Amino acid sequence: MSTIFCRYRVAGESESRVGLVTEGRSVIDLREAGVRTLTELLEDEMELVRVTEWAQQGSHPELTLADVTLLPPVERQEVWAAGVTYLRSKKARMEESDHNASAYDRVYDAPRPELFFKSMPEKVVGPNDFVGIRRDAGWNVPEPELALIINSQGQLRGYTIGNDMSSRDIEGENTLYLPQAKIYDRSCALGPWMVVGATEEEAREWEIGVSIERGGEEVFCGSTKVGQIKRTFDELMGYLLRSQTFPHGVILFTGTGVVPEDSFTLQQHDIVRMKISGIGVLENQVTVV
Ligand code: DO4
Ligand code: MG
Repeated sequence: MSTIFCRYRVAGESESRVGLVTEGRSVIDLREAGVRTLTELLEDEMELVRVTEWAQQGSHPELTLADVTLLPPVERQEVWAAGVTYLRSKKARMEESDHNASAYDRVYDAPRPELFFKSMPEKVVGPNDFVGIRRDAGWNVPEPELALIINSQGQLRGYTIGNDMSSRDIEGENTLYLPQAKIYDRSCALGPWMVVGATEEEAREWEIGVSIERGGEEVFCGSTKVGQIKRTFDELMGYLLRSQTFPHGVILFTGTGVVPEDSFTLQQHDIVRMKISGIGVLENQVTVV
């Protein structure tokens, strides 16, 4: 059975809190159980069990989701991303890039996956915050991705939804421009919370999709199954953790399997809703940065 934990803030307070989200979608404040950070729960499995039992036993005051501002489920973890892990992504990259097409083709089949740095934790935006499109890019898309939450010992502890905002024209012009296409203000969103307790087998059954609304109308929607991913989570994590330690843990995006048709680009004020069936919905509005 999976359990949901969130980071949140209440009006008038600057400090963030950690909560357990109940089946009825209300939030139990975990400060009373002595929990201050999500990282404590990620690092110590016994603590996670203790806190879950504490929340289930006895009655605790509950806040509604309307009473809280959800924050991204990241504290001091770096955010990394895998790429070209779904056939749809390989096809889209090969189309957008005339001279680099073979690089995408090769990496899809190679033993070593594409892995790139995506964001420092303090730059990640959370649910209902703005995601950015670069002012010097003309072809921008959101990328809905399952994100793995990994502790400092390299253990997969939870899942969330990641939006790997990307500038396709910059990426397509030259592979060496990838960091500029991927890393800029508001290019990384995470949320709405962290789900723990699901196995990889269960996660691979989840549906992952995105819908984009413009002026009240849906202008794109698409979805796939997490199981369409070519590599196992262990494979992706294994390469990320080779010769590299993460003292605070790390979040790893697993790549996108949903890419809008080539004529589509995001615009300011678009609403992006990403949904993973086993997790929830991550919603953000687009702004130009
Ligand atoms: O190589 C470009 C990035 C690929 C990516 O972000 C993805 O497949 O999700
Ligand atoms: Mg991506």
